[in-house]
Amino acid sequence: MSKDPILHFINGEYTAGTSGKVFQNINPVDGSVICDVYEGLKPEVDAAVSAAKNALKGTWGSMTTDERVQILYKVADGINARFDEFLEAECKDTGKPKSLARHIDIPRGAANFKIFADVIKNEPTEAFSMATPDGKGALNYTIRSPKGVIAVISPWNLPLLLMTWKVGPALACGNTVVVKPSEETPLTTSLLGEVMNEAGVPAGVFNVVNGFGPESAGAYLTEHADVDAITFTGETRTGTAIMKAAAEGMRDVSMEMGGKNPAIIFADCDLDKAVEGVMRSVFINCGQVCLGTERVYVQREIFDEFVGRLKQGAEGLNVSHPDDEKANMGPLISMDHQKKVLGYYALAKKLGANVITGGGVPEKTGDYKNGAWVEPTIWTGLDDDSAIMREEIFGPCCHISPFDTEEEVIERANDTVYGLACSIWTENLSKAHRVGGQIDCGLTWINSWFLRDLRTAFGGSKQSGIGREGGVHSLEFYTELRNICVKL
Ligand code: NAD
Ligand code: 6OD
Repeated sequence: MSKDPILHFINGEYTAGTSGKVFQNINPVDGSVICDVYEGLKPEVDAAVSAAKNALKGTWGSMTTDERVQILYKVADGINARFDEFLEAECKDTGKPKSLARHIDIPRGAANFKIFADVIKNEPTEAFSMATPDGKGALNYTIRSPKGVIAVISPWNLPLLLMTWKVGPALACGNTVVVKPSEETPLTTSLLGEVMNEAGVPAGVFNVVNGFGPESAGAYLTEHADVDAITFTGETRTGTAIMKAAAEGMRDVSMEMGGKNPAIIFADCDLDKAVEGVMRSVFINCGQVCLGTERVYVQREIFDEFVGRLKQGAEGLNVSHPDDEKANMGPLISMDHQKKVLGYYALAKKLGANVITGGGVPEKTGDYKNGAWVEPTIWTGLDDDSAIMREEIFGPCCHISPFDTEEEVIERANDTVYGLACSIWTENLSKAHRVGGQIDCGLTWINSWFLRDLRTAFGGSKQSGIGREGGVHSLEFYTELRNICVKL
């Protein structure tokens, strides 16, 4: 991969902008510098928003839905045609195993354009024939129009997947976008600009400004008066700041934020499947998945056996670099995040947790010593009100607690400010439905985890988010409904 600096992508062209500021993009595997990245400030954001506004009224806005759909199919094909480049870039930025990104991140990056192109082709509308006092009636119907210029603020954990999850539906609905990717992971978003041009997406429809949040591209973008709506994925604290910015001018927001997700394991589960599912939900992507499990509740009869099985699984994980096809886990995203996660590892010990496995940094040699590695970690023995059980850690770790009754575990699972996801493991389907319906979160998996049909509603309750995206639910956010009533 070239060491050229990463540029912004504005009005169909790559540009360094005028800020003259750069920051370093660091490889978390060994701490080496991947490349410099130009930081965007107000002038770059102004230029990107202005390009998006022009394209909204001009080129993109004057196309038919079918013309846009055909172009979005080409974007999906374009990502697939350059699959290995996207794979290389994503794994360099994040340190995640190629075996993982090959099956999840990159295919979903392409699918997000295809799926929402299909959804918009079948866009739901409504029309009612009304009675009127004169007997002649009226026809009352709704049409959808694009919301306008959409700001897309995305995180680093699944960079291409989560950015395209917003850009796909936004463009399908006829909007134009300005993306601010995470400062930790600018590579695949930058590459997508080339694909957009190759696919024939008109200049100004897709724009990218790199930079940070406060006093940088993120804040300038979300505060910009010509941004009509903001779609955000990231931490709850950041989402709170963005909502304050969105209040000015009454801009709509879609918020996908943090979680502290429970897994509930009943004694009548299929233990092999439960252990395999919980292993994945705790450790995949080095635990950096918003839907991941950090609180595990296991019915007392099988508690010791479950803890033993999960320990065995965690100790069998191959924590290795992205090119190792046998890697199960890579490093964390950055040294800062490593510091945060190791802080929780130290806190758990201080609070008196039993460290079942892990709790430190794995032994690495050579340059890898400088990477953001942490051990897969399991604790037991802490109270539900400890910080380990309350705060999102976003690392490869979980705490396992025993429970006795259904009522008790429902109450404990719901005792959190978050409400993103949960998984329930039982062979008793009545119980699964009964408990599933009582967990206060947006996504409940029964005997599975992260199994998704992209047409269904995705999002969280409480401090995990506002709104739902996915399938037609995305259309609700990315379009404005207009009610037209014609007196006959
Ligand atoms: P983050 O909130 O630190 O950053 C997300 C993005 O917001 C980045 O692009 C960042 O530069 C930008 N940003 C930061 N401050 C800003 C500001 N004041 N104004 C505008 N932009 C600003 O999140 P992260 O650390 O990149 O990602 C991890 C978090 O994301 C975790 O909490 C995780 O649970 C959450 N997440 C949620 C979902 C979901 O679907 N609910 C999905 C993935 C990640
Ligand atoms: O699968 C998705 O569409 C999605 N938004 C996943 C989010 C994962 C969080 O880290």
